[in-house]
Amino acid sequence: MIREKVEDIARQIEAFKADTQEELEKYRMRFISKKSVVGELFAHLKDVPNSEKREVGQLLNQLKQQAQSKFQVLIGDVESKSSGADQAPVDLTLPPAGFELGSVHPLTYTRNKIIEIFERIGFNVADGPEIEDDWHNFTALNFPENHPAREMQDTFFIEKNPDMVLRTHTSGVQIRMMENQQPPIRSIMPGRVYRNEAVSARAHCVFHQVEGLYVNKKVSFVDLKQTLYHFAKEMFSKDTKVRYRPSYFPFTEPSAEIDISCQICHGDGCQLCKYTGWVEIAGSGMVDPNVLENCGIDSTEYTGFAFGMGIERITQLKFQVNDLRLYTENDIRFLKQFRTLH
Ligand code: 2NM
Repeated sequence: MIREKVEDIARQIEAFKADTQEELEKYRMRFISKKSVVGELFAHLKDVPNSEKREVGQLLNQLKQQAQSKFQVLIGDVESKSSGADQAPVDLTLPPAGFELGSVHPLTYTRNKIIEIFERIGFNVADGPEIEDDWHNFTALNFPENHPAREMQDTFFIEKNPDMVLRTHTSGVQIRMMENQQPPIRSIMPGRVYRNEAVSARAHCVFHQVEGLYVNKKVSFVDLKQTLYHFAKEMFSKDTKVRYRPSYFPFTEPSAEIDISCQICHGDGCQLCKYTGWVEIAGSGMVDPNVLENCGIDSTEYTGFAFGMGIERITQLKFQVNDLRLYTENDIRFLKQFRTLH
């Protein structure tokens, strides 16, 4: 009797089909669980005469094995059904979906463009550490001991060693260069810089600068003017106008701010240029003799000019980016607009 039952259940297991989780559960209840028909047969094993127990036991174990392995097959069936196997078969003749290429970040584009322009007129590219000591970030640059830029609210200090700061400009690279080699020096230094500011549309605690330095015999303000005039025309357009406004920096004397004609309204007046027709692109000046001497360069023999500009600012003027935060948020809708740059 029990043998016939085993055979009958074996046939049922064999024939069982499952397409859904519910059917799978039905199978489990019927053939796997303690209260299943298989489990019940095991309970009846004690009624089988001793002489047959061994053989029937083996039979039941086989049945249990069969139920288990069929269960694994059914699980596989249900999984492949729910993962789209019931949808239209794949058309293998279709061309594959293309891989989308990434694009150059607008700041990278601008930095490369700036480097390209200056390299063509004889500048080389240098870099240095983002964590600077006080000497290279401030003191060698002629910052007085109590200058406001040295304050906590403007500069990030390294907690364990207040002599070290996150560089607030890339000038430290120029100082190191002047310390380590005699003129002529003609270099630009692109890099990331830090200021202790709250992040907003117009300010960020991390941004990028390119600074430039030319030190040689008889370098004059005319060299400065012509170099940055050339840069403005190359970076923006041939009809861009350039003007120099007197300014002040601790490390240059005289100093000048460099403006170009507004790229949006071309001088007519708009929001970006605050109705002046001019927008600032850089600071510059003749390197203060104190700075040259601090670096071991004879200021009676050599003179130099230097300048600094924000890469975010140049990019904003070129592409009308009106919020600094866009550069670091990596919003694909922003980045995709620069797809054609390379
Ligand atoms: C600027 C503006 C003007 C500058 C000066 C020097 C150095 F090291 F030669 F003294 N490096 N960079 C400089 C001059 C930077 O950024 C707005």
